[in-house]
Amino acid sequence: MQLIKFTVGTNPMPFVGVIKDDTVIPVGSGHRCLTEILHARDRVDRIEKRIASAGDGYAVSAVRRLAPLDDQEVWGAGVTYERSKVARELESTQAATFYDRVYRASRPELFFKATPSRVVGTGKAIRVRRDTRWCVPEPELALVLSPELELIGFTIGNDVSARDIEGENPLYLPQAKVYDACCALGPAITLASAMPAREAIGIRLEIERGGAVIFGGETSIARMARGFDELIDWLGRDNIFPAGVVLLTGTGIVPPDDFSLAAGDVVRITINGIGLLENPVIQGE
Ligand code: DO4
Ligand code: MG
Repeated sequence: MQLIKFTVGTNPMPFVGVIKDDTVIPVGSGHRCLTEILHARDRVDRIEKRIASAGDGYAVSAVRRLAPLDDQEVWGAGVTYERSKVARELESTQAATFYDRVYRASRPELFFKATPSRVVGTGKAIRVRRDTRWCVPEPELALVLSPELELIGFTIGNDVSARDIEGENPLYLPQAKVYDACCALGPAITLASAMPAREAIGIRLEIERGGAVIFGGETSIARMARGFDELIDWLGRDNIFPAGVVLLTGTGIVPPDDFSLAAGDVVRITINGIGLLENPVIQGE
């Protein structure tokens, strides 16, 4: 089962809907509509009852998708794939050994990534900071967690990051990672029960510039060095998330070192079982 948050026509009210073939069946509305359904223990029964009493629904093409979150914070895990460890070692002149150590340590790298206002949904622009010359998309599987840290579902995340800023000094990490439109989430939440097995989840990244694909890469969750439960356990240590939380699980795809995102690019991330997250890129607007 897949849920989306959306608006329709000129009505600014957000709805939550279930996708059935090419139709979206609305199953709730309001600014906390997603949370209200996701956090119910009997969420699937509730959704099925609402589907049974709903009308015809909307064509998928007629709705505008929003990022699938309400008040949730977004956190990130870093250096969970060897490819990320190697990229970080290369970009960092003075702190390269930190990355090898964190890749092997019991305690993972976890960082605060975004408040909901800094997150965009599919179709909306992600941002390259004005003061970076080396910015990349980071395509990541995102875990959608309840306040009790139950793994409710999955979505796609883009942890847009300034590699020159994080590479200059690890203390600059929050500036490399957290700013307006620094994160994209979407296009839908796939409930955990409907997701393919971990070993079968593939991630694909494609970057388009001037109508041509200038970078394509792929990886598999099987290459992730840490388990979901392990990351969730560390995230929950002396931390409570009354609104639930979204956790990005790290990138395993890094474009070549001479590549930087530019205004006008389009970033496409596909994860099987979830769909396609597509965002144009802006800078300085
Ligand atoms: O400290 C670097 C963060 C790395 C990261 O975001 C990732 O591996 O996805
Ligand atoms: Mg990342």
